[in-house]
Amino acid sequence: MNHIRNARLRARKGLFSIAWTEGRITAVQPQADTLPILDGEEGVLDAGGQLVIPPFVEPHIHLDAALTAGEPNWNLSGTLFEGIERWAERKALVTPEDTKSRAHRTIRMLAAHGIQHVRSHVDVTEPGLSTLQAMLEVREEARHLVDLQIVAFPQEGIESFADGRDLMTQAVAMGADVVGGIPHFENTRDQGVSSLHFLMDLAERNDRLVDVHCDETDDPNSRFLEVLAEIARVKGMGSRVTASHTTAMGSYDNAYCYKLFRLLKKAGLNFISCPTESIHLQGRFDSYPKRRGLTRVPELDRAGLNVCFAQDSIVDPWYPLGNGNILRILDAGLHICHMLGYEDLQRSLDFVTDNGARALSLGDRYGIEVGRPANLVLLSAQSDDEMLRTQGQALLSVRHGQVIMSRRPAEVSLV
Ligand code: 17E
Ligand code: FE2
Repeated sequence: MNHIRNARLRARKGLFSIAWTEGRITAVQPQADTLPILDGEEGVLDAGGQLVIPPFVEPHIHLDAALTAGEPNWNLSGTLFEGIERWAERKALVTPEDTKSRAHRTIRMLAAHGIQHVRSHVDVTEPGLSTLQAMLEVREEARHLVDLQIVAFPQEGIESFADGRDLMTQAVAMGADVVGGIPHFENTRDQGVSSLHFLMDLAERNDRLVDVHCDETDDPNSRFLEVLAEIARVKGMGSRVTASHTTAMGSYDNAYCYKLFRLLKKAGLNFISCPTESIHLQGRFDSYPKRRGLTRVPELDRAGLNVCFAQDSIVDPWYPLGNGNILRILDAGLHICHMLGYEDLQRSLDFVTDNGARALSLGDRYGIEVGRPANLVLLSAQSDDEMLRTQGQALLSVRHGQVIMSRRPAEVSLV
């Protein structure tokens, strides 16, 4: 295949033809009318007026922990903290083969839903870093399905874990694309702050992106986001820095947020919310009223900051469900964040496409424009709100010009 006809593009009127050769888009042309596919014409797909989009983006997932829920023990309290304890038990049993096999299976679940860009955190609080080595191999082995960014993620802390700084430094030297952190989990506030200075210096020195698990708690006194934002502002690194979760922001009072947002706008960093994960893990120390435990997604969006949605977990110690479909996350996120208004629905796919691509700094490697990679996904609906309303699906995924996934939707008969 080298051509799609009768495609609808997001935020543009009318129908389009898209052509590509040797894996790159060569033309995106408006059509005056619906065009037929002629007898004997080869290599052309009729999109039938449905949306064609650049691939979905999964900007925050833990592939190294995926598909381990209940092994050896279940997270019974449903808290983040018990998840970290249960994962430490599973981590003691992990082998590189086990890691690779689960990561590849999970990547196939993502690719089956039209995702082609993935950022995975990988736990580097492991002497020897053999899991990281395994995941760097997966990054290469899975290239035909996804572009994978690997985050050096210190699950048990940088300052609070033995040799934490060395492990982070080694992980970057081995080829991690992104530097991670977990300041709210360090033993003290001071350690949280120093971990942020350390990891931002490490990223700057090695020209890496940054993605910090930041304030993933309902504790309104967890205020590491302001520290991360200020370092990013001073270093001029904002567009290359992401704050994941920031769920404590759901518990900050408005007076503090007013001041915080001034800084966030100056710093220009990216935000990732994992709505299904946070609604499950947060609010666990409340009775009623019970907090939702999410960051301020609509407020960040309306302030002009880049914010996107992610799955975080698939069947792991933190979250027992998940099937790779990011549209499930979008649906839940829009509900939980009070974002079912008309205007939000019209552009809702931004939160799982363009905004994720921006957080990952994909630049001109992403988007339906001449000269860019021919990475395209055909959807089962004509608009963002129809996709949500009908629980629409990705029907076809083209990567570097080749079809890597196709789906035949279920057919229903009714008397
Ligand atoms: N680790 C963490 O610190 N937080 C999470 N939400 C997951 C892993 C999934
Ligand atoms: Fe996470």
